[in-house]
Amino acid sequence: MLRYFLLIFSCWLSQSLTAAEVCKASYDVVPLPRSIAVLTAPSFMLGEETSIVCLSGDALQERNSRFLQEYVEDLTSLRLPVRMVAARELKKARKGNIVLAIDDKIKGKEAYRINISDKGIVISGGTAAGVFYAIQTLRKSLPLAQTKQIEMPAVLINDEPRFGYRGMHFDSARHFFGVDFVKQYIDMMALHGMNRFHWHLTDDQGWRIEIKKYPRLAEVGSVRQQTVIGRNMDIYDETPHGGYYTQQQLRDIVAYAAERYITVIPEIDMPGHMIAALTAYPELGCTGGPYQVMQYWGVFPDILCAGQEQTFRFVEDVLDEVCDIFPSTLIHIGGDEAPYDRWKNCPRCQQRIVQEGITAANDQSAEARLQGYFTTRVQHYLKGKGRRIIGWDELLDCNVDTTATIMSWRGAEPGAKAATMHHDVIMTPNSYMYFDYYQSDRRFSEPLLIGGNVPIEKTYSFEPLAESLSESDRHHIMGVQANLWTEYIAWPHLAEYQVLPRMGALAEVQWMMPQAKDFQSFRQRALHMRDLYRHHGWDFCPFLWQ
Ligand code: TNX
Repeated sequence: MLRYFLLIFSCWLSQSLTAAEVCKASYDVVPLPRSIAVLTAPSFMLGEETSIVCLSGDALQERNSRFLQEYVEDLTSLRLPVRMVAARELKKARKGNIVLAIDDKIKGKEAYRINISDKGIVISGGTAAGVFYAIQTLRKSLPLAQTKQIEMPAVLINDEPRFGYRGMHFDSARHFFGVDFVKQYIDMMALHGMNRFHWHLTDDQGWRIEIKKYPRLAEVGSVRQQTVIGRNMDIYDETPHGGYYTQQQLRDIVAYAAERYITVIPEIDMPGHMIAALTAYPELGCTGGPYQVMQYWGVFPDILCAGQEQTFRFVEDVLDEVCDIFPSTLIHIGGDEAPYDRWKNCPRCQQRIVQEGITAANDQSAEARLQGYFTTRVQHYLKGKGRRIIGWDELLDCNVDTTATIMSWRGAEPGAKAATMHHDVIMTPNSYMYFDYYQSDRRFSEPLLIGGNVPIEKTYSFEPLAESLSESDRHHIMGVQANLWTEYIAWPHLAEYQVLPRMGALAEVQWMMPQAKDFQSFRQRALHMRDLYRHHGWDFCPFLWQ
């Protein structure tokens, strides 16, 4: 009886809300657009009579229209029809509708304009990507309400991102996450205006990408027999952990990301962090093994042997398939945390050093320069395929040429140094951008994590362009990224909790001009993001508002 009563009551409640409420949009979104000019014209009333209109025959705009349709329907209960019209009708279609247009006068590749008056809404971008970002802004400005009418105050918004590379990284190697979650992560990125998904696919604890020529990588390298509990406490869960993405799944994810204007940058970490691969093909290591897919975390001495030709054949074969799947110009080849213990004692590596005339120089050991040789060979190979390498800042310590993009992770200093050397740089300093770290010093109220402390204010405060950099060096700082390593993050909800709402803070670093940033304003505006996270069922960390 009580249940019946509750049902009637909730139906009445939702109906009365629908009938009475006119909800109002707010353009105070995250990231905040560059210019928001409120107009004196009356508001536009978005309702059941509104259509989304775009040029017929323009497949990209049709897709954009479908995204907008889907977002509006998801947030409200309005399903706006999409109408495709001829060029001459597009201008006239503005009245009462939302028109999507390409405007050549808008110069930035990702820039857009939103013009709203009582007559209608015109969204224009220099490219379809710009229109997509406008749609994200519009989506975030809508109220979350089951309503049939939304008041859109008259406004002129002009916007453009500060950086061309706006990334999030995700480590699927330490813990495997299924295709659905990877797509959700891409959706989360799209909501925050990001455009590069750096995907860490291989590591000591698991190889996650199917390579047809080396089937054992997936068969053997993707499974570890058990996982350490706590912080390498030498107690194990006695449960195998595995999983890999088939090439078909990867292609599907690449396409899914591309529809959202996100490029997937795959990372195959080499020559270190390779024990999963060595377990499958022990002949590629200096000692020949046997090896075991690692069951605990850290930096390990076994790395690829740089003295044998078969190692390079292996790397090239793997990269052939990687390039086939991922169209990204940048291919991440890792390069971090490669100890040289094995190379020092490996006759083949030592012979290679002699043969190639490699010598220690500039504080770099012969082995460090051997990593330089290794990386340069891979770099040339990829260059032949029209690709360029990106790697961790350790590459600066082993003499690679400046066509390598450097990802600055041990703070921002290596990035600044790389820029003065004329490398392109992505800033991802662990002190600001490691989302696997704690979010406060109240560790007792957080799950067990790797360590560190990156409160959201800290992330928000990051300025990628060091004052010491000259104007021309500054042009080498291509963008900013945050990283989610997953040694201690085994479930989607914890991954969400770690990145939200820090992703919002990152988005403002990536998108906004520094003088426009304001943490207190962000904190307020992020409240609506919180509602959106909730709406999607994504976990988030509440500390920002406590
Ligand atoms: C360092 S960042 C690593 C990763 C770990 C991470 C944990 C980098 C290039 N290497 O292998 O997962 O720290 O925070």
